[in-house]
Amino acid sequence: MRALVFVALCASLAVGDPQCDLSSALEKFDCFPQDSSNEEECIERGCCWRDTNEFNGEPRKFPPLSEPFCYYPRNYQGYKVLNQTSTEGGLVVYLERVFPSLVDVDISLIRVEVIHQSDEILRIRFVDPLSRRWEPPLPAPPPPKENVIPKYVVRITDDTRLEVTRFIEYHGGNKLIDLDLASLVYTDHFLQISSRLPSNVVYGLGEHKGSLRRSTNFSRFTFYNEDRAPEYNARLYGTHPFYINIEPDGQANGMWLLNSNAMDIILQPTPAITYRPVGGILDFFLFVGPSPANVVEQYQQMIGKPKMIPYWSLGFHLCRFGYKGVDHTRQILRSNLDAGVRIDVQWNDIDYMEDRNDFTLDKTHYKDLGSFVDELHRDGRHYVLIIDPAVSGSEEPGAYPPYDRGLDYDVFVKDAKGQVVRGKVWNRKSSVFPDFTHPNSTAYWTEMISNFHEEVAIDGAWIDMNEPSNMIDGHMDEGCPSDFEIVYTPGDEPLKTKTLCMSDRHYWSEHYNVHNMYGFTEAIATYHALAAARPRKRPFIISRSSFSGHGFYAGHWTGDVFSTWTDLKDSVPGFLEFSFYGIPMVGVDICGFNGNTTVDLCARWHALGAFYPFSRNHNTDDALAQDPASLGEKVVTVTKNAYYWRYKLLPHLYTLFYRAHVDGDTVARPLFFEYPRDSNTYDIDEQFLWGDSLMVVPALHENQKTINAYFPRGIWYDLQNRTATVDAPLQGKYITIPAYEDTINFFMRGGRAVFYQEPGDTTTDSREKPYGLYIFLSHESYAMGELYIDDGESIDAVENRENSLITVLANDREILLGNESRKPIDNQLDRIHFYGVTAKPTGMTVNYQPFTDFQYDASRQILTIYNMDAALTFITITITYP
Ligand SMILES: *[C@@H]1O[C@H](CO)[C@@H](O)[C@H](O)[C@H]1NC(C)=O
Ligand SMILES: *[C@@H]1O[C@H](CO)[C@@H](O)[C@H](O)[C@H]1NC(C)=O
Ligand SMILES: *[C@@H]1O[C@H](CO)[C@@H](O)[C@H](O)[C@H]1NC(C)=O
Ligand SMILES: *[C@@H]1O[C@H](CO)[C@@H](O)[C@H](O)[C@H]1NC(C)=O
Ligand SMILES: *[C@@H]1O[C@H](CO)[C@@H](O)[C@H](O)[C@H]1NC(C)=O
Ligand SMILES: CC(=O)N[C@H]1CO[C@H](CO)[C@@H](O)[C@@H]1O
Repeated sequence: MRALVFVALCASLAVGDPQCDLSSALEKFDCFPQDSSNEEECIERGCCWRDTNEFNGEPRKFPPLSEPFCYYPRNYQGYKVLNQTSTEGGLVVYLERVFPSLVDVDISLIRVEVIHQSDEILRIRFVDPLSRRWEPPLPAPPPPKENVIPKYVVRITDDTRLEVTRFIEYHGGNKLIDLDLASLVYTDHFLQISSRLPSNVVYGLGEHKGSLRRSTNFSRFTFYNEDRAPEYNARLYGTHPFYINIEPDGQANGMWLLNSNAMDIILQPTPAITYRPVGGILDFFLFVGPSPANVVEQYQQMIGKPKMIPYWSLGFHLCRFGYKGVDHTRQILRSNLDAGVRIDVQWNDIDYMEDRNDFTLDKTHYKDLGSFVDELHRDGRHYVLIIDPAVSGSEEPGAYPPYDRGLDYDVFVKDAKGQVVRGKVWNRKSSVFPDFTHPNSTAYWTEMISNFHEEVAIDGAWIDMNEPSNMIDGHMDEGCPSDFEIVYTPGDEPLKTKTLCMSDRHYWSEHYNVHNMYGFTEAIATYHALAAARPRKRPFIISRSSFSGHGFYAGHWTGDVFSTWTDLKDSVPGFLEFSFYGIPMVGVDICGFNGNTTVDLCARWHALGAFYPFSRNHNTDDALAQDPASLGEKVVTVTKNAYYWRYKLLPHLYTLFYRAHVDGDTVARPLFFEYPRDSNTYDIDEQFLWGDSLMVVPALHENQKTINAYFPRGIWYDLQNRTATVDAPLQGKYITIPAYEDTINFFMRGGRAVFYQEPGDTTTDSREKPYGLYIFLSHESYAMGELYIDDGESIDAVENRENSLITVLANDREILLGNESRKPIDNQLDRIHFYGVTAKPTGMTVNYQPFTDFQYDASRQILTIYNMDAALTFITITITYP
């Protein structure tokens, strides 16, 4: 297939050739992505070789995280456009290979399908018209809309680029992408394509540890799910090849690559992005925003919006690896409750299992787990435990149904010869891996979880080790067959590392193609299994591994982070990036998982952790106990203070989850989401927001006494100290605030109204209390907000409209509550705290009746209305001033 005839034509390209003389090093795109590039082979590829004197002629080693050595010349033409045809819903372009890539055997004809998915979404697929290639069946984007009026313009330029710009009439014509078709590489096991970006302000491309804003300094992001403690520039548990880009004028766009193969993505300072998947097809979705929130919502139109979570899952969760039995678990729970720490959910790690086998109970120490869970339920608490995907493959026949039934259902992953694959996870001798792409896997998993649920009435599942993780590379005894062709290794570490073999067979395809979807497909099976075991109740699932579309079924925690100050700081971007991927239920192990925490670190971490959407303290078995009571008074005090506010504001947090479910909104979000035209917000990842109304400003550094906090434009109220703290009427500003030892700083945004309930011991108790309302007036003397209410656990409360939505609109003279109550609300509205009222009222009516039970605090400018005892439907309050 190699068209050697062309090699001779271009073999003369080298340094000094004007086609190689690019205006800037930033214009160089890598023509030799594999290991050991060298001048001779580079020139054979028709590319330019950088002067090697500085490297003594040594072959360059992978990874190429710098200016490329071998780069495409200006006039490079690997593929040319054969023809292009406009269609009803877009454009079809045929590309023909005219000069070989020499990376591997090129696919000579490529069809590019440009599909107008909707007014704001453009899909671009690069397929082999002659042979069907692997494409992940899930997530399954909906079919294109009809009668699309695109807000973007697509064209193929004379220099063989596919360029997409904003439609000029509406959005100023910014160029969004610029895919270089001439330098496209398309072979069976390696694809590469580059596009320029409008700016170097890029977010997403997770799961990766590091700053929220991604470096474009020849940074490499590897997408290959792997069980490893989070490190910089390394593979991690999840795959989300989706970015958000902020253009120079503050508009936002984003792009998602639907591809499940391992891949590297390179960001370079051009600014530009290069994709390198090792299989499948290139299937891009471009989202035109124009706000960051719009981009994320448009992405979720393609992958699905998250299902509702149960209300109790917003409480505090306590867990650790290493509880010695039911009694020990109960004793730690009790000591924290006695210390005044609010806990809603108790968890257990693999300690509960007999021989670390799923769906069994340790006969000595955990035999009473079922009655412990019943006890938790009686107290209004809930219980979750860990389930690993791999089950033991070495028990006596008839002794261990998870293995026997798996064989009956024929659901285990097989090798290329059709034998069940045996690896080694936590089980004593060997482990076998359910194939969650198999049509029987849901029935199998449902049987396992339902049977176990009869013994222990779990309320949710924690699914771990699902990258899938294996403690050996490949199979027991023989490793992996060596004949599987690998052209390029993303992340430069063998793909079989601590997982299965690339040639192993799943129902959908070989492991090579579906590896990144293992946790995602397990989450889907677990969702159906829990829905069957707990009829009509919402499944609650927290998973370590994830893939695009995961948030539809499950949440995530960020895995085995370290108990260090660095990991405390990195926890903010670490959980925040999952908001971009439609996974709002996310948290980080509070106080860190690996290593011993300290009192100071754990105190700061608990203060912050009170504001993680998913809030759980968990750690490893070889470190000291780190639940608040075990660490003593300082940690207990901070925890009590910070969680007082979390619990109090849960009606608001729950409302944000409702908005995520119906609208694809984010729950926790970075500042730039609300202020995309304020470039000061672009690099801020030590502060974040809940929705659009609450800003969290944690202390994240050792011995920190003050925080240099950024306050975007507006008024910000300090709810804890009940003062109007910051007034930034025209533009945002930095202000130094104290880093209190006993709590965390958070601020409420002027212009918003937020409902609360006084916290009880558990969310179950809190939900019985009356509601209160905080109103925070803006400079324009205005505020708005809403409250979503349902029973907190019915699987279809939203779809069946078994719910209520209360809206509030206020100015300094009038407060109006409405409206969409579909169900009677038992709890009354009791109190309103009205911030930013600048004059003392003389009188008030509630629902047109005079009302006198109010007080005005002139120094704080707060009006408090007491004992309203009002039904939460329509309420009209008028306020009069002298
Ligand atoms: C474009 O070229 C391809 C490949 O040769 C061919 O199959 C297709 O019919 C052509 N389309 C048009 C409109 O000529
Ligand atoms: C980019 O990386 C190079 C090499 O590591 C380094 O010398 C340079 O300072 C970096 N530039 C930026 C802007 O970080
Ligand atoms: C599914 O399981 C049944 C037994 O329950 C088995 O007969 C059937 O072959 C399995 N289906 C597949 C596709 O393996
Ligand atoms: C934690 O501290 C204990 C007691 O000092 C020590 O035995 C243990 O090795 C430490 N664990 C780690 C992971 O450092
Ligand atoms: C109540 O509903 C009406 C009709 O739908 C609407 O016009 C009004 O704005 C709503 N009031 C509030 C406070 O939301
Ligand atoms: C000025 C003031 O009232 N500061 C208080 C704000 O709240 C924190 C936490 O409760 C206190 O420690 C400060 O003294």
